[in-house]
Amino acid sequence: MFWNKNNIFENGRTMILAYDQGFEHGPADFNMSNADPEKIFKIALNGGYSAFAVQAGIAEKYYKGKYRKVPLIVKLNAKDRFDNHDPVSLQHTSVAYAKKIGAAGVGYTIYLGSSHEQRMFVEFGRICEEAKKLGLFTMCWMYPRGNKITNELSTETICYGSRIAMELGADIVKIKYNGDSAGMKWIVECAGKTKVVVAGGSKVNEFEFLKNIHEAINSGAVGLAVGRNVWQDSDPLKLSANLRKVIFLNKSPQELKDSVVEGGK
Ligand code: FBP
Repeated sequence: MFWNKNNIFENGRTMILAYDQGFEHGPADFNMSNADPEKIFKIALNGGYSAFAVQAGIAEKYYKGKYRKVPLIVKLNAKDRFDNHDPVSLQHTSVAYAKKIGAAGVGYTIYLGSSHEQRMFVEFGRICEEAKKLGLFTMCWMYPRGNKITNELSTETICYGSRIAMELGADIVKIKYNGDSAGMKWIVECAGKTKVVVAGGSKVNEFEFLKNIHEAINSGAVGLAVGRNVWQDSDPLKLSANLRKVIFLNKSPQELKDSVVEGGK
């Protein structure tokens, strides 16, 4: 089937479900259909996701039974939505503990260009070292943000971030795709052997979402780590099935047009 804890890539591609927004953004992202973590574990399992990324507290309580088929990524740091001016996000969970609760990989966010970036570089570098010793892969959420950043979506800045993630030891770097397809090729080139995945972003209509992902994939990204566009959708499993076709079969949203929602959200 889809899952293999030692390799979250199928033919070089990956489709990761992210559910750390309850901490990062707060319950404002949720409604009665998606505030319960178990409902999102069901989407990860039945939607054929390659891996599922959550905080340790969620994994401890819900990563049980059949859900353990889906490889787990435990996020080791987080910040809440109150400090966005010059953000810092520090490690609160160890790599060893992530492994103990079943993680195949660990995740960490770096805010490139924050005046606190050095602390995050140092923490993530040490995490990479420890993860390698313990046999876990590492994924870096690399988000330009803070005092020194004028444009969070500048291609050069995103590219600089991917390069830093690679040099610090990340196996995977997660970035925001800015719609610059030629720029994406440069970002992937500069990330070298570190694989590049893109974030989902806030909810847009399905067609626009899939079009964006299709473009990013065709410019060298190996997949995505998505949250809101999936679990805020009215039919997350249908959307996930279409997403699988875009990522793993290289289908364009135009080719899927009969099952893709074009209007509204
Ligand atoms: P989405 O697909 O919902 O955008 O999630 C991707 C993600 O990286 C989450 O893992 C994280 O919680 C969130 O975005 C952080 O986004 P931001 O800091 O830009 O608000």
